[in-house]
Amino acid sequence: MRNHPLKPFPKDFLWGASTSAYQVEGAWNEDGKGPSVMDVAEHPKEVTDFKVASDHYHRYKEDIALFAELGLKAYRFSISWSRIFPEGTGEVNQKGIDFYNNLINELKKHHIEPVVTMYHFDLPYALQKKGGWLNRETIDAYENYAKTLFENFGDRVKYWLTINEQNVMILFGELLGTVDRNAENPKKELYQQNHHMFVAQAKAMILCHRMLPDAKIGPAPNISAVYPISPQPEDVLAAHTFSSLRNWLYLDAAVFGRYNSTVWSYLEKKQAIPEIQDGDMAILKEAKPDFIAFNYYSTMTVGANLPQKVSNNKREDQQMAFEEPGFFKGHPNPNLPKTEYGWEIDPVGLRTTLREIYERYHLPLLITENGLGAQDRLEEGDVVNDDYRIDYLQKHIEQCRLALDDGVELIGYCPWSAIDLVSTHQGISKRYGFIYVNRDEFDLKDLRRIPKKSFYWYKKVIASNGEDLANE
Ligand code: BGP
Repeated sequence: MRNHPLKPFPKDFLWGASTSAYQVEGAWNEDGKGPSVMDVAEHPKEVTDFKVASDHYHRYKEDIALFAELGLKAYRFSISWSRIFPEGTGEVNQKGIDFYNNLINELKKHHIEPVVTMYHFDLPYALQKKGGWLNRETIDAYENYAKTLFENFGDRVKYWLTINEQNVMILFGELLGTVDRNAENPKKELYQQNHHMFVAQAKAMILCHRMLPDAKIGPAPNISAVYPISPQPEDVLAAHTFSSLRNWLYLDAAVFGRYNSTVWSYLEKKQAIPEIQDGDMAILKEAKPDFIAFNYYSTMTVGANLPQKVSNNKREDQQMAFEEPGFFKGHPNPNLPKTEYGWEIDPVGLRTTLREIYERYHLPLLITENGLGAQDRLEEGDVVNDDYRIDYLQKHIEQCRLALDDGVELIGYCPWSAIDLVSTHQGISKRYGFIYVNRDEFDLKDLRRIPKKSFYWYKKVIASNGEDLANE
């Protein structure tokens, strides 16, 4: 039995919500925007592409008015690199700067704190054609892009996120198309890309602190606790290896400026040690994040794996399904329910994850994604009864509060997503938003905005600073 009242959410807690540029904006080739890798990526024919998305580019004022009605204290969105630099570098596209200036001003007008992701999967295609992250020049392009963002928006943006889910881009590079499957050793290429991203991120953090002494900047990987499938020591060891590879590699590099030793030894075995140039590690060491942002959807359960043929796991089978002969293999967790898309639901795992990150790095934490994808149904009278989403978020917020009570310094919670948007792989029918966007995969209808039941529920949660989580 608890013998003390739970600590409350801090007064200035950042109750927020998230989106990303290519998934919400549309206007993929308007006002001088160059294509990004997401615009040219191949789509399964049953789902829509990102060309119109939620048409936020043209409707941002209406959307922000709704975010204000919802009571958001923070809005986490990303800037499209190729809207600012159509070629990735070189000439700035003033209309791109204007769009984000307007967006940020509109947020400020409504007292919503902008939390800006500088790069969320959508590398300018012009850079990809020159080798993407495999090419060291992309580091300079990113640093130059960061400088442009700080110069133009730094007077109003206090929270910056360097790279969204770098770990997912590396772990699933073959699925996300960032690496050539036919390369001689795709792993070596991926970890070379990864190293370049580490250097780029570190340079951006250093620059941010030089240019904007009052701003805060941090990484934004996808982090989750990893459970062993059994107490068998080999399974526990496999879970540890997997967690180093999935989680700690990224945060050790960002916070301590060093490579995780377990991962380094794994890379040696895989002949995938990246080329590190003189000075790179000094840059990593000099860079210090002010906080850690992370996305959390579920945990992973892992066991030992004997050398055998790898099955081709798809991300949608199990959000982080993964296997590596001789190292580890992902398993379903029989204790957890699943969403209709097969993603396991583990609110308690969020508390464990929060504790693990905080104990390891002692930095303030910001949850930048957490949510449930479902095929919502628009009912008569413009009603969306998404009680399943309310249930998911309610349970996760409860665990945030318990983590705060455990002593974790959690500064905000930004569920995915503020408004319906196009899922990275599964189209617009897989909805996450508090606001319904009236369109289907291929029929744009009127794109009208309709607050869902979860909208009114979250509004009450925010207004009560997390005290009232009831769904009535
Ligand atoms: C995260 C990404 C988001 C978003 C989310 C939901 O990995 O950062 O961009 O896509 O997952 O995933 P999905 O769209 O595949 O359902």
